[in-house]
Amino acid sequence: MIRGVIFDLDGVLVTTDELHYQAWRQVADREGIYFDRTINHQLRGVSRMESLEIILERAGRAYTPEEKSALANRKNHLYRELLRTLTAADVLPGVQALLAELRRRGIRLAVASSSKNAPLILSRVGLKDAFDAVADGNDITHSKPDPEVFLLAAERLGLLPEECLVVEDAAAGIEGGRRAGMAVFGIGTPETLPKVERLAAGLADTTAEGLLGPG
Ligand code: B16
Ligand code: MG
Repeated sequence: MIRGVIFDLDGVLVTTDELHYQAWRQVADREGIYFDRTINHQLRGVSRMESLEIILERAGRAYTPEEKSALANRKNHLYRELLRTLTAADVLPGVQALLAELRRRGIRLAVASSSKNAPLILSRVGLKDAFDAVADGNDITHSKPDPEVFLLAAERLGLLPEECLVVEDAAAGIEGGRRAGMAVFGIGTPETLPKVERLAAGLADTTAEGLLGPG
């Protein structure tokens, strides 16, 4: 029986993926590296340094560890500047109603995000106190698709993995949730999340019953 729902942050609760895109785009443009929204989609749920490695696959030369670290820092600086524009209006449609419905059913709620900026994002959009537990990029050594962040979120909820459902928009997160031994629910389409049976386009397109099943 599902007793806790563990939500991904970027792309499920808030619309930060466009801000990641804009920040990476500025970094890639300055380096003369091709980057577009399709490549950006591959960065969903993936850590900052792993995202940079994906972007550098199209670079015409090798980068030293120091250069990589400087590029990642520059991206994070640009991204954090963009995060200053976030408000409660950036919480995706359906989130508040669904969280309230799940709470009414006694379901425990958590966030599991690869982002080291998750605390800043949650506080900017007014969701800081909406969850019983948060596990994020600051707490883990292996990011999605590793199950670590989901297992930590479940532990912080005081629940077993099999009592948790993961809601994710990224293939890396779906894989991480499954490897954690949890049920998964995808936010996206059969094109963006192939092989995910239970899917909705957004949280506004489902209900607590849709997530948990009848009961
Ligand atoms: P940061 P999530 C992930 O968050 C993003 O989807 C991914 O694009 C980003 O690279 C990663 O966080 C790290 O973010 O640079 O802020 O530490 O989807 O797991 O909530
Ligand atoms: Mg995501």
